[in-house]
Amino acid sequence: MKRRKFIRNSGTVAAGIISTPLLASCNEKSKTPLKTSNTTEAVIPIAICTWDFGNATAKAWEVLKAGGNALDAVHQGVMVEENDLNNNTVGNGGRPDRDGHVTLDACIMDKDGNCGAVLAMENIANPISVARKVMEETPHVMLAGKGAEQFAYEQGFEKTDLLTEKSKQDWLEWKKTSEYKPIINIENHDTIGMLAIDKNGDIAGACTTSGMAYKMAGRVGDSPIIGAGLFVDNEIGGATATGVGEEVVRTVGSFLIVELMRQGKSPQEACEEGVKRIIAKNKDKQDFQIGFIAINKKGETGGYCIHPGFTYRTYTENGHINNPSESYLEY
Ligand code: SD4
Repeated sequence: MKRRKFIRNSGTVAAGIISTPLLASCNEKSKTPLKTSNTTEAVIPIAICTWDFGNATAKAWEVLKAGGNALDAVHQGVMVEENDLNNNTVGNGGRPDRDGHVTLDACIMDKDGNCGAVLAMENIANPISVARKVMEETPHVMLAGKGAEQFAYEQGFEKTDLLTEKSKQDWLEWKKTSEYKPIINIENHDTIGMLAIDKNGDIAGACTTSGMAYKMAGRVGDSPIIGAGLFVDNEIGGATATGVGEEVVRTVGSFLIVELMRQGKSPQEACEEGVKRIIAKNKDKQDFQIGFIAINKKGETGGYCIHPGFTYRTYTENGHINNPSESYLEY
């Protein structure tokens, strides 16, 4: 496996874009020590998600264990994070854009290739539920902005102020020094992407985020884009991403990983290739994080990232594990 030493881009550091260690999950409650696991073990049912969102995988597992389907498992699983006000990268309590508006992105995909997404939607606490309604109640795949919000009200969702006092104070603090540059350090990148296989062997996925903190108004990343932030093919497997969405969009990352698995790669090999495609497009600039996770039809899993620090959760009958991901860079 080819690796390179990480050399920080001094210009970027000086601009304050990377100021703290490239690590983290903001769901302190669910943090547990990392355990090494055999990530290629084939087991179903299974739920897997980006980062240490143990409460979310626990919820998904509850659904799967009760015989529920993969779609309900990922939907209910990621909602745990959307509802967690202490998680300021997903759902209610998410960090705002640079103008102080919390805008949420989410998508969901089922075993039949049906999918739904909402982009840059304000005032609705559970974008994943609206994405599911887009999938199930409309002839469309994506609704954006005001249209998504209007559709949510029509579906009975309540208007909610998503900017918590804490997020507001952080944003005001950021405004003092930031010069309105979007922050790309990893503590602002804790999107939850989740994949599950149910007892019937069917696969579904969901991805939800408040996106890049202090982003430009209207900016949308990879997370609600089917093929980029999430992709599921029930014959092959699924993949989902976290990190700087622009780079994942440029390589259609999750679709790529599923296609690589179709060609015979393991989930681990496919995630590694996905990251390497991104690296190849950014030879001079690697000061950003991307993490991919993937699962194949058998229930084998994989994860890979650019910078050390990314982890992913798996929940099966064999246990609930926070897996350290291998990284392209070492330091
Ligand atoms: C985005 N991919 O909006 C998201 C951010 C993210 O963990 O993954 N955060 O670009």
